[in-house]
Amino acid sequence: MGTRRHGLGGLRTALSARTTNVTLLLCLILVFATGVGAVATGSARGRWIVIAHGVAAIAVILLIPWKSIVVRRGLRRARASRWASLLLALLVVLVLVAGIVSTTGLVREVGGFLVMWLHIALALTLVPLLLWHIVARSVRPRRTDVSRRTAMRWGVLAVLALAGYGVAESTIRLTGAPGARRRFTGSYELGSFEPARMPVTSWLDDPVPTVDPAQWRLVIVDGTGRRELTLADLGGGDAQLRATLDCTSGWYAHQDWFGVPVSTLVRPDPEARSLLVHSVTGYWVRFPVADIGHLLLATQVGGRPLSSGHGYPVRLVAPNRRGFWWVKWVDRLELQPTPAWWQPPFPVT
Ligand SMILES: Nc1nc2c(c(=O)[nH]1)N[C@H]1C(S)=C(S)[C@@H](COP(=O)(O)O)O[C@H]1N2
Ligand SMILES: [Mo]
Repeated sequence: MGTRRHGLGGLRTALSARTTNVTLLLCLILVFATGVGAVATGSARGRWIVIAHGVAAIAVILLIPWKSIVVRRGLRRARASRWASLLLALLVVLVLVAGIVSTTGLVREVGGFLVMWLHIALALTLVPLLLWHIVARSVRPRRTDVSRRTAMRWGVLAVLALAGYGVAESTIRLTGAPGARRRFTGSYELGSFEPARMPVTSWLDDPVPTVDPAQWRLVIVDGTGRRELTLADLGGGDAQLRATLDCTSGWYAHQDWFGVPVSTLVRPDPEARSLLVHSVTGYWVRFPVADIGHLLLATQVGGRPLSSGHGYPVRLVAPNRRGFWWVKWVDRLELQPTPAWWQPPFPVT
Protein backbone atom coordinates (compact mmCIF):
# COMPACT_ATOMS: atom_id res chain seq x y z
CA MET A 1 0.00 0.00 0.00
CA GLY A 2 1.39 3.38 -0.98
CA THR A 3 2.07 6.07 1.53
CA ARG A 4 0.87 9.61 1.18
CA ARG A 5 2.63 12.69 2.36
CA HIS A 6 0.73 14.95 4.66
CA GLY A 7 1.94 17.88 6.66
CA LEU A 8 0.55 18.35 10.13
CA GLY A 9 2.62 20.39 12.51
CA GLY A 10 6.00 18.78 12.86
CA LEU A 11 4.79 15.29 11.97
CA ARG A 12 5.68 15.58 8.31
CA THR A 13 6.55 11.98 7.78
CA ALA A 14 3.96 9.93 5.97
CA LEU A 15 2.04 7.21 7.74
CA SER A 16 0.96 4.13 5.81
CA ALA A 17 -2.55 2.82 6.40
CA ARG A 18 -1.09 -0.06 8.33
CA THR A 19 1.07 2.12 10.58
CA THR A 20 -1.88 4.44 11.14
CA ASN A 21 -4.12 1.57 12.22
CA VAL A 22 -1.55 -0.05 14.48
CA THR A 23 -0.59 3.29 16.05
CA LEU A 24 -4.21 4.29 16.58
CA LEU A 25 -5.00 0.94 18.16
CA LEU A 26 -2.05 1.26 20.54
CA CYS A 27 -3.13 4.80 21.45
CA LEU A 28 -6.71 3.67 22.06
CA ILE A 29 -5.50 0.86 24.32
CA LEU A 30 -3.34 3.37 26.17
CA VAL A 31 -6.14 5.91 26.46
CA PHE A 32 -8.53 3.23 27.74
CA ALA A 33 -6.06 1.79 30.27
CA THR A 34 -5.18 5.23 31.63
CA GLY A 35 -8.89 6.13 31.66
CA VAL A 36 -9.62 3.12 33.87
CA GLY A 37 -6.63 4.11 35.98
CA ALA A 38 -7.95 7.67 36.26
CA VAL A 39 -11.30 6.38 37.52
CA ALA A 40 -9.49 4.39 40.21
CA THR A 41 -7.17 7.23 41.25
CA GLY A 42 -8.01 9.01 44.47
CA SER A 43 -4.76 10.44 45.78
CA ALA A 44 -2.56 13.10 44.22
CA ARG A 45 0.26 10.59 43.86
CA GLY A 46 -1.76 8.99 41.08
CA ARG A 47 -2.25 12.20 39.09
CA TRP A 48 0.34 11.12 36.50
CA ILE A 49 -2.12 8.52 35.21
CA VAL A 50 -4.72 11.23 34.59
CA ILE A 51 -2.09 13.32 32.79
CA ALA A 52 -1.10 10.27 30.73
CA HIS A 53 -4.78 9.87 29.84
CA GLY A 54 -4.84 13.42 28.48
CA VAL A 55 -1.62 12.95 26.52
CA ALA A 56 -2.86 9.68 24.99
CA ALA A 57 -6.14 11.40 24.05
CA ILE A 58 -4.21 14.15 22.24
CA ALA A 59 -2.28 11.45 20.36
CA VAL A 60 -5.61 9.97 19.22
CA ILE A 61 -6.71 13.41 18.02
CA LEU A 62 -3.42 13.89 16.12
CA LEU A 63 -4.04 10.61 14.29
CA ILE A 64 -7.49 11.63 13.07
CA PRO A 65 -6.27 13.15 9.74
CA TRP A 66 -4.40 9.94 8.87
CA LYS A 67 -7.18 7.68 9.99
CA SER A 68 -9.67 9.61 7.87
CA ILE A 69 -7.61 8.79 4.79
CA VAL A 70 -7.79 5.10 5.72
CA VAL A 71 -11.50 5.38 6.43
CA ARG A 72 -12.24 7.10 3.11
CA ARG A 73 -10.41 4.35 1.27
CA GLY A 74 -12.24 1.67 3.26
CA LEU A 75 -15.61 3.21 2.51
CA ARG A 76 -15.01 2.85 -1.21
CA ARG A 77 -15.13 -0.91 -0.66
CA ALA A 78 -18.74 -0.54 0.53
CA ARG A 79 -18.71 -3.42 2.98
CA ALA A 80 -22.01 -4.11 4.74
CA SER A 81 -20.30 -3.62 8.09
CA ARG A 82 -19.27 -0.07 7.22
CA TRP A 83 -22.14 1.37 9.25
CA ALA A 84 -20.86 -0.35 12.37
CA SER A 85 -17.41 1.07 11.64
CA LEU A 86 -18.84 4.55 11.14
CA LEU A 87 -20.80 4.23 14.38
CA LEU A 88 -17.54 3.33 16.09
CA ALA A 89 -15.86 6.40 14.59
CA LEU A 90 -18.79 8.56 15.72
CA LEU A 91 -18.57 7.15 19.26
CA VAL A 92 -14.83 7.82 19.43
CA VAL A 93 -15.44 11.41 18.36
CA LEU A 94 -18.25 11.80 20.92
CA VAL A 95 -16.06 10.38 23.70
CA LEU A 96 -13.31 12.83 22.71
CA VAL A 97 -15.76 15.74 22.61
CA ALA A 98 -17.23 14.81 26.01
CA GLY A 99 -13.71 14.50 27.42
CA ILE A 100 -12.72 17.90 26.06
CA VAL A 101 -15.95 19.54 27.23
CA SER A 102 -15.48 18.04 30.70
CA THR A 103 -11.87 19.24 30.76
CA THR A 104 -12.75 22.82 29.85
CA GLY A 105 -15.81 22.81 32.11
CA LEU A 106 -17.67 25.10 29.70
CA VAL A 107 -20.67 22.78 29.87
CA ARG A 108 -21.10 20.83 33.09
CA GLU A 109 -24.27 18.81 32.49
CA VAL A 110 -26.19 17.44 29.52
CA GLY A 111 -29.67 16.07 30.10
CA GLY A 112 -29.07 15.87 33.83
CA PHE A 113 -25.84 13.89 33.43
CA LEU A 114 -22.46 15.31 34.34
CA VAL A 115 -20.32 15.39 31.19
CA MET A 116 -17.70 13.18 32.86
CA TRP A 117 -20.38 10.55 33.42
CA LEU A 118 -21.32 10.73 29.72
CA HIS A 119 -17.65 10.53 28.73
CA ILE A 120 -17.24 7.29 30.70
CA ALA A 121 -20.57 5.80 29.62
CA LEU A 122 -19.83 6.46 25.93
CA ALA A 123 -16.31 5.06 26.30
CA LEU A 124 -17.70 1.85 27.77
CA THR A 125 -20.26 1.42 24.96
CA LEU A 126 -17.58 1.70 22.32
CA VAL A 127 -15.45 -1.08 23.82
CA PRO A 128 -17.45 -4.03 22.37
CA LEU A 129 -17.68 -2.25 19.02
CA LEU A 130 -13.92 -1.64 19.01
CA LEU A 131 -13.22 -5.30 19.86
CA TRP A 132 -15.46 -6.36 16.96
CA HIS A 133 -13.68 -3.92 14.66
CA ILE A 134 -10.27 -5.28 15.62
CA VAL A 135 -11.40 -8.85 14.94
CA ALA A 136 -13.29 -8.00 11.73
CA ARG A 137 -10.46 -5.88 10.29
CA SER A 138 -7.82 -7.96 11.99
CA VAL A 139 -4.50 -6.17 12.24
CA ARG A 140 -2.12 -8.95 13.14
CA PRO A 141 1.10 -7.64 14.64
CA ARG A 142 4.10 -8.06 12.36
CA ARG A 143 7.71 -7.70 13.23
CA THR A 144 8.01 -4.91 10.66
CA ASP A 145 5.46 -2.89 12.66
CA VAL A 146 8.23 -1.81 14.97
CA SER A 147 10.88 -0.83 12.47
CA ARG A 148 13.20 2.03 13.34
CA ARG A 149 11.18 4.34 11.16
CA THR A 150 7.96 3.53 12.97
CA ALA A 151 9.64 3.88 16.33
CA MET A 152 10.85 7.32 15.28
CA ARG A 153 7.36 8.31 14.23
CA TRP A 154 5.98 7.12 17.54
CA GLY A 155 8.59 9.27 19.21
CA VAL A 156 7.50 12.30 17.17
CA LEU A 157 3.85 11.55 17.97
CA ALA A 158 4.63 11.26 21.68
CA VAL A 159 6.47 14.59 21.69
CA LEU A 160 3.64 16.31 19.78
CA ALA A 161 1.03 14.79 22.10
CA LEU A 162 2.94 16.02 25.16
CA ALA A 163 3.28 19.48 23.65
CA GLY A 164 -0.40 19.48 22.68
CA TYR A 165 -1.34 18.53 26.22
CA GLY A 166 0.80 21.34 27.58
CA VAL A 167 -0.81 23.86 25.21
CA ALA A 168 -4.33 22.63 26.07
CA GLU A 169 -3.75 22.79 29.83
CA SER A 170 -2.12 26.23 29.67
CA THR A 171 -4.96 27.54 27.53
CA ILE A 172 -7.50 26.38 30.13
CA ARG A 173 -5.48 28.04 32.88
CA LEU A 174 -4.70 31.27 31.03
CA THR A 175 -8.27 31.81 29.84
CA GLY A 176 -9.57 31.06 33.33
CA ALA A 177 -12.02 28.53 31.90
CA PRO A 178 -13.94 26.65 34.61
CA GLY A 179 -11.67 23.69 33.85
CA ALA A 180 -8.88 25.51 35.67
CA ARG A 181 -10.72 24.77 38.91
CA ARG A 182 -11.09 21.02 38.43
CA ARG A 183 -9.41 18.57 40.75
CA PHE A 184 -6.49 16.43 39.50
CA THR A 185 -9.07 13.67 38.91
CA GLY A 186 -11.01 15.95 36.56
CA SER A 187 -13.89 16.36 39.04
CA TYR A 188 -15.65 19.66 39.79
CA GLU A 189 -16.50 20.91 43.26
CA LEU A 190 -20.14 20.56 44.27
CA GLY A 191 -21.66 21.13 47.71
CA SER A 192 -18.50 21.40 49.80
CA PHE A 193 -19.37 21.96 53.49
CA GLU A 194 -23.04 21.91 52.50
CA PRO A 195 -23.95 18.22 52.69
CA ALA A 196 -27.53 18.95 51.65
CA ARG A 197 -26.26 20.23 48.29
CA MET A 198 -23.98 17.26 47.77
CA PRO A 199 -25.37 14.79 45.19
CA VAL A 200 -26.70 11.43 46.32
CA THR A 201 -24.91 8.95 44.13
CA SER A 202 -24.78 5.21 43.78
CA TRP A 203 -22.11 3.24 41.94
CA LEU A 204 -24.48 1.34 39.67
CA ASP A 205 -28.03 0.84 40.82
CA ASP A 206 -28.15 0.68 44.61
CA PRO A 207 -31.44 2.30 45.67
CA VAL A 208 -31.47 4.27 48.95
CA PRO A 209 -32.65 1.78 51.60
CA THR A 210 -34.80 2.74 54.58
CA VAL A 211 -32.88 1.60 57.61
CA ASP A 212 -34.80 1.30 60.89
CA PRO A 213 -32.31 2.54 63.51
CA ALA A 214 -33.89 0.29 66.16
CA GLN A 215 -33.41 -2.84 64.07
CA TRP A 216 -30.05 -1.90 62.59
CA ARG A 217 -26.93 -3.61 63.96
CA LEU A 218 -23.28 -3.27 63.08
CA VAL A 219 -21.71 -6.71 62.90
CA ILE A 220 -17.99 -6.74 63.65
CA VAL A 221 -15.87 -9.80 62.97
CA ASP A 222 -12.27 -9.38 64.14
CA GLY A 223 -9.48 -10.97 66.19
CA THR A 224 -11.82 -11.36 69.17
CA GLY A 225 -14.66 -13.03 67.31
CA ARG A 226 -18.06 -11.74 66.26
CA ARG A 227 -20.15 -9.09 68.01
CA GLU A 228 -23.02 -6.75 67.25
CA LEU A 229 -23.29 -3.08 68.09
CA THR A 230 -26.41 -0.92 68.18
CA LEU A 231 -26.44 2.67 67.01
CA ALA A 232 -26.37 3.78 70.66
CA ASP A 233 -23.26 1.65 71.24
CA LEU A 234 -21.44 3.68 68.60
CA GLY A 235 -21.91 6.82 70.69
CA GLY A 236 -22.03 10.45 69.64
CA GLY A 237 -19.24 10.32 67.10
CA ASP A 238 -16.54 12.44 68.67
CA ALA A 239 -13.85 11.89 66.08
CA GLN A 240 -13.75 14.46 63.31
CA LEU A 241 -12.23 14.08 59.88
CA ARG A 242 -12.15 16.56 57.00
CA ALA A 243 -12.08 14.58 53.78
CA THR A 244 -12.88 14.84 50.09
CA LEU A 245 -15.51 12.65 48.50
CA ASP A 246 -14.63 12.44 44.79
CA CYS A 247 -17.14 10.57 42.68
CA THR A 248 -16.02 9.08 39.38
CA SER A 249 -19.06 10.67 37.72
CA GLY A 250 -17.22 14.00 37.90
CA TRP A 251 -17.94 15.89 41.14
CA TYR A 252 -16.20 16.21 44.50
CA ALA A 253 -16.97 17.78 47.87
CA HIS A 254 -14.99 18.52 51.01
CA GLN A 255 -16.92 17.80 54.21
CA ASP A 256 -16.32 17.55 57.93
CA TRP A 257 -17.29 14.03 58.91
CA PHE A 258 -17.92 12.90 62.49
CA GLY A 259 -18.00 9.37 63.80
CA VAL A 260 -15.93 6.50 65.14
CA PRO A 261 -12.45 5.60 63.87
CA VAL A 262 -12.61 2.08 62.44
CA SER A 263 -9.38 1.28 64.32
CA THR A 264 -11.23 1.66 67.65
CA LEU A 265 -13.95 -0.79 66.52
CA VAL A 266 -11.92 -3.53 64.87
CA ARG A 267 -9.37 -5.31 67.04
CA PRO A 268 -6.25 -6.58 65.29
CA ASP A 269 -6.01 -10.12 64.05
CA PRO A 270 -2.49 -11.20 63.02
CA GLU A 271 -3.98 -13.54 60.38
CA ALA A 272 -6.02 -10.79 58.74
CA ARG A 273 -4.94 -9.23 55.46
CA SER A 274 -8.06 -7.30 54.57
CA LEU A 275 -11.09 -5.57 56.03
CA LEU A 276 -14.37 -6.23 54.27
CA VAL A 277 -16.82 -3.34 54.56
CA HIS A 278 -20.35 -4.46 53.76
CA SER A 279 -23.57 -2.51 53.21
CA VAL A 280 -27.20 -3.25 53.99
CA THR A 281 -27.70 -3.27 50.20
CA GLY A 282 -25.13 -6.04 49.61
CA TYR A 283 -22.55 -3.58 48.23
CA TRP A 284 -19.04 -4.22 49.60
CA VAL A 285 -15.37 -3.38 49.21
CA ARG A 286 -12.19 -4.77 50.71
CA PHE A 287 -9.41 -2.62 52.22
CA PRO A 288 -5.85 -3.65 53.03
CA VAL A 289 -5.47 -3.87 56.84
CA ALA A 290 -2.82 -1.14 56.63
CA ASP A 291 -5.63 1.30 55.72
CA ILE A 292 -7.68 0.71 58.86
CA GLY A 293 -5.99 3.56 60.71
CA HIS A 294 -7.25 6.06 58.09
CA LEU A 295 -10.89 4.99 58.00
CA LEU A 296 -13.77 6.64 59.82
CA LEU A 297 -17.22 5.18 60.31
CA ALA A 298 -19.25 8.37 60.07
CA THR A 299 -22.57 8.96 61.80
CA GLN A 300 -22.69 12.69 61.04
CA VAL A 301 -21.61 15.15 58.40
CA GLY A 302 -21.32 18.91 58.93
CA GLY A 303 -22.54 18.48 62.51
CA ARG A 304 -25.86 16.81 61.59
CA PRO A 305 -26.86 13.14 61.32
CA LEU A 306 -26.41 11.61 57.87
CA SER A 307 -29.40 11.78 55.55
CA SER A 308 -30.70 8.45 54.20
CA GLY A 309 -29.21 9.24 50.82
CA HIS A 310 -25.77 9.88 52.27
CA GLY A 311 -25.71 6.63 54.24
CA TYR A 312 -27.84 6.82 57.40
CA PRO A 313 -27.17 5.46 59.95
CA VAL A 314 -23.44 5.00 59.20
CA ARG A 315 -21.18 5.30 56.18
CA LEU A 316 -17.50 4.85 55.61
CA VAL A 317 -15.14 7.79 55.06
CA ALA A 318 -12.05 6.66 53.14
CA PRO A 319 -9.71 9.66 52.60
CA ASN A 320 -7.65 9.62 49.38
CA ARG A 321 -9.89 6.97 47.87
CA ARG A 322 -12.50 7.54 45.18
CA GLY A 323 -16.18 7.66 46.11
CA PHE A 324 -16.92 4.02 45.38
CA TRP A 325 -14.85 3.04 48.43
CA TRP A 326 -17.05 5.14 50.73
CA VAL A 327 -19.58 2.41 51.53
CA LYS A 328 -22.96 3.77 52.66
CA TRP A 329 -25.41 2.07 55.06
CA VAL A 330 -22.62 -0.09 56.53
CA ASP A 331 -23.82 -3.17 58.43
CA ARG A 332 -20.66 -5.28 58.71
CA LEU A 333 -16.92 -4.81 59.25
CA GLU A 334 -15.06 -8.07 58.87
CA LEU A 335 -11.35 -8.85 59.08
CA GLN A 336 -10.45 -11.62 56.66
CA PRO A 337 -7.30 -13.56 55.72
CA THR A 338 -8.08 -12.81 52.06
CA PRO A 339 -5.64 -10.36 50.41
CA ALA A 340 -7.11 -6.95 49.61
CA TRP A 341 -6.52 -7.34 45.86
CA TRP A 342 -8.87 -10.32 45.83
CA GLN A 343 -11.91 -8.36 44.63
CA PRO A 344 -13.13 -6.98 41.33
CA PRO A 345 -11.23 -3.78 40.39
CA PHE A 346 -14.53 -1.94 40.77
CA PRO A 347 -17.67 -2.91 42.71
CA VAL A 348 -20.04 -5.08 40.70
CA THR A 349 -23.33 -4.07 42.35
N1 LIG B 1 -23.93 0.85 49.58
C1 LIG B 1 -23.42 1.68 48.66
N2 LIG B 1 -22.49 2.59 49.03
C2 LIG B 1 -22.00 3.45 48.12
C3 LIG B 1 -22.41 3.41 46.76
C4 LIG B 1 -23.39 2.44 46.40
O1 LIG B 1 -23.82 2.35 45.24
N3 LIG B 1 -23.86 1.59 47.36
N4 LIG B 1 -21.89 4.30 45.86
C5 LIG B 1 -20.57 4.86 46.16
C6 LIG B 1 -20.23 5.96 45.28
S1 LIG B 1 -19.88 5.58 43.68
C7 LIG B 1 -20.08 7.24 45.74
S2 LIG B 1 -19.47 8.48 44.76
C8 LIG B 1 -20.49 7.62 47.11
C9 LIG B 1 -21.50 8.74 47.01
O2 LIG B 1 -21.85 9.19 48.29
P1 LIG B 1 -23.04 10.20 48.50
O3 LIG B 1 -24.27 9.62 47.83
O4 LIG B 1 -23.17 10.38 49.96
O5 LIG B 1 -22.67 11.49 47.81
O6 LIG B 1 -21.06 6.54 47.82
C10 LIG B 1 -20.43 5.29 47.62
N5 LIG B 1 -21.05 4.35 48.52
MO1 LIG C 1 -19.32 7.55 42.59
